[in-house]
Amino acid sequence: RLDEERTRTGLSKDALNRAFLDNLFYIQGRSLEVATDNNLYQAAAYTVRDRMLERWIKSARIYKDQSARTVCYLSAEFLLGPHLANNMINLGITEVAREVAEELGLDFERIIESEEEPGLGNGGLGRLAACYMDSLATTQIPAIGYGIRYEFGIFDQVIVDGWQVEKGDTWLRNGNPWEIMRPKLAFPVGFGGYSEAYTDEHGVPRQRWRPNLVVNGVAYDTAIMGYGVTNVNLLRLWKSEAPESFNFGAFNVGDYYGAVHAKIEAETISKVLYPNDEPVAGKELRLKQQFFFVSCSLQDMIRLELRHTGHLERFHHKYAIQLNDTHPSLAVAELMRLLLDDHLMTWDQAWEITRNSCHFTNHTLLPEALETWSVELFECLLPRHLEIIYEINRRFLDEVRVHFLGDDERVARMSLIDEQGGRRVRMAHLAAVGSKAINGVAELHTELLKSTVMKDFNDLWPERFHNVTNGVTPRRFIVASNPELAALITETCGNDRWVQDLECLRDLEPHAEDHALQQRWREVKTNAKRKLSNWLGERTGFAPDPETLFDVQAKRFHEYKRQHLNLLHIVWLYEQIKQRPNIDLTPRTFIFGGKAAPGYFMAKLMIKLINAVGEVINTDPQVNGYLRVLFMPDFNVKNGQRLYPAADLSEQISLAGKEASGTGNMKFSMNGALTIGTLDGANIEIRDEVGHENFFLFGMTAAEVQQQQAAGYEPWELYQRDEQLRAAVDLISSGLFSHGDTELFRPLTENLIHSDPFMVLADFNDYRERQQEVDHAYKDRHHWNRMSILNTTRMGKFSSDRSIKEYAERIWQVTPMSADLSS
Ligand code: 26R
Repeated sequence: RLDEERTRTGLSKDALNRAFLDNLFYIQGRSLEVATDNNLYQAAAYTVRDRMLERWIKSARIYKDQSARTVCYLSAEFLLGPHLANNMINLGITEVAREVAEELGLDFERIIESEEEPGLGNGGLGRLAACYMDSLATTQIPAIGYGIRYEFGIFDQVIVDGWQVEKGDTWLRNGNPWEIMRPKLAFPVGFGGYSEAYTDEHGVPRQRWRPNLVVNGVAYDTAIMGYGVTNVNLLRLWKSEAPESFNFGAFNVGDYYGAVHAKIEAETISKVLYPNDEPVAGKELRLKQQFFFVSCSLQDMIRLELRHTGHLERFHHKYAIQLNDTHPSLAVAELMRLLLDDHLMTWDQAWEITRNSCHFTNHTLLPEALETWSVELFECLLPRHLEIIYEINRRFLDEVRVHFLGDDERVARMSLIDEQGGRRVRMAHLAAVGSKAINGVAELHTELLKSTVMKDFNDLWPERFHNVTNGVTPRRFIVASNPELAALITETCGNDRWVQDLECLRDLEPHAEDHALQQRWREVKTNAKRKLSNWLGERTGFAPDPETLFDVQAKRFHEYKRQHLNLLHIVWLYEQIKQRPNIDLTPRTFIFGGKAAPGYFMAKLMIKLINAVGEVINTDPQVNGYLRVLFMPDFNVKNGQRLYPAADLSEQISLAGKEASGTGNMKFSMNGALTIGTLDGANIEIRDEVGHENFFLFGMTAAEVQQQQAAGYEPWELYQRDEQLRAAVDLISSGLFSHGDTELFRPLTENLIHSDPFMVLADFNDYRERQQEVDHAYKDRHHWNRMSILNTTRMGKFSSDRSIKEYAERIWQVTPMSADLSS
């Protein structure tokens, strides 16, 4: 028994060694000699998970005993990335585990590499949720992440003939050692049917929902370990299933195929993650997904509270619900329904609880991403919720009328229902009305939120608005992805406190002038570039020269992010070199990565153009000393971790006012890349932190963008007037990059010349000039290294630990709670 315990929990080399072989044999059914990479990875994963379990149970008990307020982070996406390396880091066993592997003659890195990442998110919003889970545990805040266990996450991207092709993501095919299925932890979720009036036993008139379809949400739990603490939090993802009773019922009446069909229907709900940037309209399944996970999560919270106290009166003191964008905003209506209909509260009581439980984060101002659902669809799928929303709206609009006497237009603008052209429910309004706090994700974004999209709400409730600038976890984005840099930082600082308190990086600053450190800093960067180069060589057949400047743009493809501005500059450079073969340029490798939504034609065309330009440039011996263009296929968390350490220059070139925050910008800068960027999102705050002299700024401000657009922006005139610009655009139109086909890229060039909604042409010249400065700056190695070091040392603010502490203090009013095992 004692031995058993040590095998499962011990952190010594012996215990790990024994546990690993044990798991390999008893869970994988393999001996070392015949084990596959996946067998080895699974055995390692179980070994690590075993060590988290006891801490997990202990944390849950301590949280419960202390009646802590628990943060419930509701998010349709959690873009976690691989677990193994991070869990070892957070447990503090990376080095011992490496020794165990080496003694067994195994390749440690290869085992880590074998993990298939759970890509349960699209991009920024989903990855932020994952960083926040890491920071919640690390800062010792009791928290549960609630979401959907998609069977297929974000598609895998392959490039065929330069085009993006989507492949299904089968991340579960080898099993998922991190999750624990809880078959008994399941909740019914209704759809359709009608709302029925009845009188309860006290003679009170009430409503209840009679859905015509019920599915079951089953919990799948994953432990989230904090760094340097024994706190372990919970990520609970829901899988949809048909309730068993339903099947038997159908069997009894003999409708076998009907029963099978119903089962498939029910399982469809958690089948696949929707790519964003797809038209939202008519996506009934998406609304079903949202309601499904919101309902399961709220029922789970209510179950926990009832088990603990036997009543729900203090629910809002015990739970702080954070709505990650509008996707979970149905929580406002569903919590009201559960409290009113199931727990028989009065409206005022239920509303008091709801309004003090929920908090809402907005992540984008782009009009096409502001969710609305047709009243018709709502009525069909969630009739009782529509009733509740109408009642919330009735009371809310009365408040608006009193506050803004006679302002009928404002009432129409603020209504939860958009009455113009087919009535629609505005989910952002529902979230705002039902929340205690509303926040944007960077200072500029919050200001724009308050002055544009949510201006009316800010006029009414200014005290509800907050800014919490995003952050990223240094555990994943420095320690795990850039171990050499981490080691150098720790050595120079004399300790590794910075991993838990990123502001400690400031201790490095006095050394920024030190030539010996600069030298080693550069070696670390060059090693990372070499590693990336080898990997790219194997994958794409081309290994770039690590001595060239690595200029990287990695993010989802979208016109507002302006990958085509980057491209236009590359094409312009190409022409320059062709015209002046003796030109003195810093040799550069341009690297792109990112996925386009499957239905977003223009974004896919941008990917094709990058590959087409690469094909021409990379095979032109005349420019090869200077210029290479590469596309890294399938940019995801894992591949991102290869990219960030290797970048010299980070491209953050969105049109000012469009990128809510950005988080890739932070990951690059932390790893010592310099940024060329606009005054958009968190770029502004990054520049203020790292120092204006260590940042390549270009482009219009958000205010200038607004002015120009109001004055009537004419890209055609710019194109006519600016020779350089015209040359670049014309080279694309000429068919040079499309084997003479002048049609292929026409939609892109025509769009730029005649409409250019994201003002690529307007910022082109300034961008070009700043790129020239980059070119010169890179030649002065000392100066560049110094700037690189300062970028890293001044990134303390952008740890997600800081963001979480702000949420905890200003929004959730929760305090850290140690889950120390010895307590
Ligand atoms: C409604 C639907 C089609 C939809 C659109 C867009 C669903 C999801 C999205 C994703 C958006 C909301 C997103 O990922 N936003 C990003 O959030 C990051 C984290 O806050 C920011 O850093 C980033 O700037 C922002 O684009």
